Formats: sequence, structure tokens, C-alpha cells
Amino acid sequence: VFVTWCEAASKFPAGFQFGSATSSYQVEGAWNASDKSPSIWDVFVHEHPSAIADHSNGDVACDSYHLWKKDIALARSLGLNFYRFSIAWPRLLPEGFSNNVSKDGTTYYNNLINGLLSVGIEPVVTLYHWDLPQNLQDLGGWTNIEIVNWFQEYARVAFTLFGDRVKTWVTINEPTSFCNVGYGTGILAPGVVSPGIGEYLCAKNALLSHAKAYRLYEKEFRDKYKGQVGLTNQFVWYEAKNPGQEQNAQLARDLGELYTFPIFSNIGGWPPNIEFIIAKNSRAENYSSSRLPALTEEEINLVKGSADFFGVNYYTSRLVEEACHHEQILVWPLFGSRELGLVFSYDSTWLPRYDWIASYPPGIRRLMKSLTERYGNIEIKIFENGFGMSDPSLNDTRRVQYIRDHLEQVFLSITEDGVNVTAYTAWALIDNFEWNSGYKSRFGIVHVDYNDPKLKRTPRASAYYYADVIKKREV
Ligand code: PNW
Repeated sequence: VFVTWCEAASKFPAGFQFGSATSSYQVEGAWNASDKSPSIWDVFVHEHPSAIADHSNGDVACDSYHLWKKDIALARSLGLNFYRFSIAWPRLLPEGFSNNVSKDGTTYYNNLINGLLSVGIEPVVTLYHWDLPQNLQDLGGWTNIEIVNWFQEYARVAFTLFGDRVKTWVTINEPTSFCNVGYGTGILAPGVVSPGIGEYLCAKNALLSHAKAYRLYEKEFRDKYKGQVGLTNQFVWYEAKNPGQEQNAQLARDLGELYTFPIFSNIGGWPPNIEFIIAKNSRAENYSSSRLPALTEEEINLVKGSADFFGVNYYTSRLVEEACHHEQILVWPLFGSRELGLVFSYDSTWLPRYDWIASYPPGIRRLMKSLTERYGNIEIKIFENGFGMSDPSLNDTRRVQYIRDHLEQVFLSITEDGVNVTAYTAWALIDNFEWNSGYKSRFGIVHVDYNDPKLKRTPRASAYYYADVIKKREV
């Protein structure tokens, strides 16, 4: 009996699910196939090739638009419980609006969904992973409040077409990333440079868009389809660099919870201290109102409780200290926050390290514990965790170590902290177009040979390691 108990105690609980992920622009290619219209990424990379490290683009990427059967076969060979991918909005709705639904776009996603289901893999579908139709950007994109309706209608089309088979929907991937970096620093598409203004218009509109899609599902689809809808955001775990600086670390976490607090707190709305600080900064800069747009009572209630689970994308942690020169341009969320007057760093012992990722496995556990303490026993799904490498080799020892170390912490979150985490996702299933880093940064547990016209996929050591974890259900 004791042996059995020990064995059971080392296994992930029965309902826990293991998956892997990609996103449309990063893998699909076929940027102008059939009636697909250009997304903000198509336009951004074509107009600013130098914004991408190797001057590459996603025109072809992994050609998953044509090679989806290969991707499904890989997912199957690894024994994945689910595969998380995203729908390219301009592929499904070439005009961006719901008046015209692409037949070929519909067929492509039906094939992918049906193919996964036929081999017992759950499709987890993200509606927005950064590839906005360019014609909606021409109208202001995420800074135009009308996007809330455009997004809701897009969600309605997707729920209607695929909701009978898709039971886990992610509305929006990482608003922190595309709002701050797409409409703040302008490094990501659409390249709008408007720190402190555009990024917050985007934040409010993304939050409301998510909530409207959630309410739509709740009202018109839930009874019939019984699925779950949530949002996923990226998190950096912040710790004080020096003793006595805990309140600064907490402030950084509060800004990181810009999309968590409004959904999961009892009072709803923006995190109060963040709202206060931005209003204060705005006054000091002579603005007549806060740069962070207010939420009305009605909006607060729309957003509050609008998620069946919370998606967490976690890669790295940072140490927090006060900035000596407040005028320094510090880039949230990895380098610092001008708004909060804080600078971030990492410890040299956090290994392995790649570019902005310094591996700090306890961070994922502390993050989930902190979210659970602040918001109650919410269901957390880790929808991204992974390690990049410039070395294309199949023997990716550092990635194996990174995934193992993080899975160990996820296990402890469940067994020691009682956190309700129900899914882990290895980013990414295959090497792909890594945004500003192009193809030089490889995140795949499966290698893609970009020199091969057939874009051959070959599992790395990390894929075999992960497949073994899934099979045994233990680290
Ligand atoms: C994610 N951070 O972005 C994206 O969702 C993926 O598309 C991307 O390929 C992956 O991470 C790897 O970069 C992130 O600052 C951007 O912690 C920034 C952070 C995390 C994730």
C-alpha cells in the first residue's frame, strides 16, 4: 500500500494536462494565400525588415498552412494531451469584419481541429496572438474603442464555426506584450510609438474585448457547448533585490496584474495603487486626466469575473530596485518601469540563460502561489513556458534542464501549495518566427530545417524528454 501511495504521490493529478503551442503568424506562412488579407505583422516586416534581427519575415515560416498534417503527427508522437494554436484573424475574416468569412480560412482551421481530434488531441484555440488585420489597424487597431465590437463579432464567428469541437478558448494572448511593445515602445507590430498613452488605450480596449467575447460565449454558446473561455497573459515574477524593498517588488507585480485584478479581484477595476500612481504622474506632467483611461462602473462589472480560467505564460523573473534617474527610459516588463521609478535585473546564478530569459524556476511557483493568495483558488493553466537557443542542435540539454526544473516547481505548486493549476504548455512545438529575433532564436522542442524546401521537422532531446514526462505523468 505504501509503495502505491508513494507512486501516486509523485504523479501529476489525473486531470492535469500537458500540451505544446504555436501561433498563427509564427508558423503558418502562406501570408497571402487565397483571400487572406495582410495582418499588421505582414505589413510591419515588409516595411521595416531591419526591425527583425535577420531581416526575415513570416511569409513562409514553417509553412504549417500546408504542413499541418506533419504538425499533428508530431504532436501525436509526443503524446500531447492538447495543442494550443491561434487563428489568424485576417485569414478567417479577410476584411476584419464578420460580413465576409473566408471559405478557405474556415477549411484550414476545420482541418487542423478535426485532425487533432481524430488522434485524441484537444485543440486549444487562441483568437488573438498578435496578427490583427491591417485594415483594422488603419482605423486605429487596439487604440480604437470600436475594436471591442469588431473583436466580439470575430469571436462570434469562431465560436459558431468551431465551438462544437473546441472546448478551451483563449481570447487574447499577452496583452502586456502587444500593448506595451506594439503601442508603447513600438518594437513589435504595428510599431506605434506612444509610451504611456497608446499602450493604455490598448490595455483598456483589449480587456473590454476579452470580456465582451467572454460574455457572448456565456450568453449564447455555453449551454450548448460547455466550453471554457479565458485570457492568457505573460508574467515576470518580481522579487526585491535588497532586503526592505518588498513594497517595490509588490508594486511591479501589481502593474503585472493590470489584466488580472480587473477580472479576478472582488472589487474589479484597475489595480487601485497603479491607477493612483498613473493619475498622479499624469497630473505632474500637466495632463488634464489620467493617461490610464478610466473604467466606468458598467465596464468594471462587464470585466469582473469574465474568465473560467487564467492563462499564465511564464519564462523568467527579475529583481527590483528603485531607479536613481527617473527620466531613464526603462522598458517594462523586463528592464524597468518609468511609471513606477523601478529598474529590474537578474541574478547571474539564474541558469541556463538565453537573451532575456534567465532561468529561475522558483519564480513560476511563487507567482502561482501569489496569484492564488490574492485572487482565491482560481484555475490556472500555464499556456507558455519555454527556452530559446541560437544553437540549432538536436541535443538541447539546456532546454531539457529548463523544462524539467520548471515542471518540478509546477508539481510542488500542486502538492505543497494547493494551487489549482491544471495545464502545462511547452512553448513551442516547433522552431518558428520569433518576432524581432526572426529565425535566429529557436524555441522549438522540435527542430525545423529552414534550408530544406520541405521544412523538415525533427524532434530534439527536449521533445523526447517531454514525451517521457507525459507518458509517466511525473518529472
Ligand atoms: C511570448 N516577457 O512572448 C509570446 O506569446 C510568443 O509568441 C513568443 O514566441 C514567446 O513568448 C517567446 O518569446 C513573451 O517579457 C514576450 O517575459 C515577453 C515576455 C514573455 C513572453
